[in-house]
Amino acid sequence: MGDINAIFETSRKTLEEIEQRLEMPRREFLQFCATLAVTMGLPAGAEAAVAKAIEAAKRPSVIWLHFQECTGCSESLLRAEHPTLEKLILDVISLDYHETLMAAAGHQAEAARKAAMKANKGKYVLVVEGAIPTKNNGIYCKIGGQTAIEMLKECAADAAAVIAIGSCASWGGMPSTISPLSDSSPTGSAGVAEILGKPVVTIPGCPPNPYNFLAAVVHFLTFGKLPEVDKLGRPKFAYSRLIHENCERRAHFDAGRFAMEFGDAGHRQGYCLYKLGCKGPETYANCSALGFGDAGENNWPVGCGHPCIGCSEKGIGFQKPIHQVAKMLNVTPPLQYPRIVEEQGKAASFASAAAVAAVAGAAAGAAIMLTRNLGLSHAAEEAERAKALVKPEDKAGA
Ligand code: FSX
Ligand code: SF4
Ligand code: F3S
Repeated sequence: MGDINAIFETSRKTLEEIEQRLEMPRREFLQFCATLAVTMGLPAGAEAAVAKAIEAAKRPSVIWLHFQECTGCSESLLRAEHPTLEKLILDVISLDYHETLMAAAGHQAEAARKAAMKANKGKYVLVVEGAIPTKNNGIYCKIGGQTAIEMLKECAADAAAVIAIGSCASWGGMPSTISPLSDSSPTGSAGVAEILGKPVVTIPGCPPNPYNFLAAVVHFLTFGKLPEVDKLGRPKFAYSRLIHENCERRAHFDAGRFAMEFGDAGHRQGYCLYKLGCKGPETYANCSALGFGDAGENNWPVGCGHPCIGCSEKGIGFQKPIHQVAKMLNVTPPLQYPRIVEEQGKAASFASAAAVAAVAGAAAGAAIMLTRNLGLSHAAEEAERAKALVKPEDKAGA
């Protein structure tokens, strides 16, 4: 990382140069560096190190491949609400090959890829967007006469680092969906690591949050290596917490207040979406903390009123039915949840809850109480709903 004092001396001259280069006020640039530093979980003051790295580093050559996908990853990066994000990405990296952005086409495009690979041998960053079809020798995705498998292996051979962006490239994502009538996806879609036979950094999400990608690249620039990852290759700074842990509706979950169907009173009041199938309790990502598109803290699936479908979690997104309730991981709820509608005389006492917990063991007891409470809350709400459906004339005659 170099001399720490030197790193933290981001001089006025440097900032003025950046201001000109990025056509961005220096205050805005430093705010941006602070956001990236926070995303990476770096300590206070580290934005200066990030600023220094962005200012000083030679832009790494990036070769960006597209396979089976919708280009949503690129769209989310480059069409972000915040104009500086796109500017910064294109300033921080030298995007030498990107099929949907480059002006070249056909043989010219392939020549540009080969030239960039040759000129930056062993130093370029390979970014892969999209899954790789494996059925029938990979014929379902071909570019310039090569299958996706061939092109990926060729480009990865001399790359300094490989980043799989999006759920498709991370583990197959949407194209890897298996219908109940089959035992594999239509084209046998796989992720990058599976094809290369070695771990790669993955930034899953459909699409992933652009800050997570940019933070991983800037980490590479600042520290000379990619960030620490979990067993699925995901940077720990972004994927070590369950969405449920930082969800703005968590207080409703803890209080037993759930939306029971789209558009009902609970849904309109912003209650927890667990019973509509929210996968936040079994999905690791920072969506609930970071939001999308710099458009305010509610700008993420749950914030917009739809359950999280677990798009960033292998085995959950595009695998589990969207409205199937999530499995609770890391359950550490309070032993006694108040219910949204408390039926008189039916509430379990705190003492009885504690007794269950003591007999079953604290964790298991907590899980029992959670499950029991979800069921009771559901039953109570159903009873309330049935009451509300009773016609006024029935009531009058009663
Ligand atoms: Fe699309 Fe990317 Fe989803 Fe996949 O994002 S947003 S289908 S993860 O590869 O383009
Ligand atoms: Fe938020 Fe979903 Fe957890 Fe409810 S279940 S608190 S909506 S993440
Ligand atoms: Fe995807 Fe869930 Fe985040 S659906 S975008 S992982 S909130």
